[in-house]
Amino acid sequence: MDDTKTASLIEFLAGARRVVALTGAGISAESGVPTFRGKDGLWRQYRAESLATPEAFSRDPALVWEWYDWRRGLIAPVGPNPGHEVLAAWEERFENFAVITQNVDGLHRKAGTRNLLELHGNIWRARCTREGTVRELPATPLPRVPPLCPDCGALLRPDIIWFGEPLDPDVLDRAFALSAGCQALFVIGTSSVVQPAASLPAAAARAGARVIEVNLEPTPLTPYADHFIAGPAGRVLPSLDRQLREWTDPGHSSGKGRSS
Ligand code: BV8
Repeated sequence: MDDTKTASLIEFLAGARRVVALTGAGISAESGVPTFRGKDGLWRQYRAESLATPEAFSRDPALVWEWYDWRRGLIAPVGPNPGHEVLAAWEERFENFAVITQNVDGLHRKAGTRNLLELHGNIWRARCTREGTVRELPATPLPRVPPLCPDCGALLRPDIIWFGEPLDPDVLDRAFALSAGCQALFVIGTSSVVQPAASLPAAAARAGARVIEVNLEPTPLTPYADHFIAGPAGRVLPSLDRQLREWTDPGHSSGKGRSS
């Protein structure tokens, strides 16, 4: 993005009060978490879409749990990266700031983000297939695959939204309300193909918000974004944050009062 566009974006953000970030697997890539569609998205020969379905689970719950146990084993030792950390810090910078994530890895919460909507659930929680009770399931590797409900002995399933399953209507409503109510929506590290998450930027744009996309490469959203910033989120977000701080800190020579 050229300097003048960057400067106008920074000036705009400096005055913004309601800002939202929608994130995907790309923001966790620099923490070492495989993305879905990236070259490292495969497990054995299975594609995510073929394992993350209720059909796959009823066919072979042990296989699906092995896959989740593998992913949990990858996520457990890693931590948030500077991309997650800047978004956590932006809860202090902006009057209203929230993160809407498609990720189930829990790294936003680990970075300290409190205002968080997990659209697709969380890999560290499980749900009883008989009672529906949700519980934390921190142990990795899992002591038993598939894990059973300690209360009733029924099969546990990951507390995750699978393809073909509806999102939690309350979470989805709040995600659309946040998107339609913000002045700026960052769309970070997502291929913008999975619905209904991929429809949130359109809701924000319809309500007059600026849509700022951060990705290594263009996506189907790019032609509609007001700003496309090419680069790794773990570098782009700290750079934006630094420029914002330089703009808003009093006494910064070329800061406030710069005539547009
Ligand atoms: C539903 C949990 C209906 C699982 C997930 C309309 C049209 C077509 C299809 C549909 C439609 N409506 C619904 C569908 C079907 C489906 C869908 O959208 N399919 C897609 C494939 C077309 N949607 C559903 O099934 C949804 N449910 O519609 O229910 C219904 C309604 C009522 C009643 C009954 C049923 C449920 C969708 C949720 C599925 N669960 N995750 C798990 O994790 O195990 S989705 C999963 O895939 C992720 O959560 C995420 O959402 C998605 C992956 O996308 P990304 O996160 O973007 O990751 P990806 O790898 O694709 O891209 C990474 C990007 O990052 C890339 O662009 C890359 O360039 C970039 N990047 C990489 N490194 C970096 C980076 N960027 C910056 N910095 C870096 N360092």
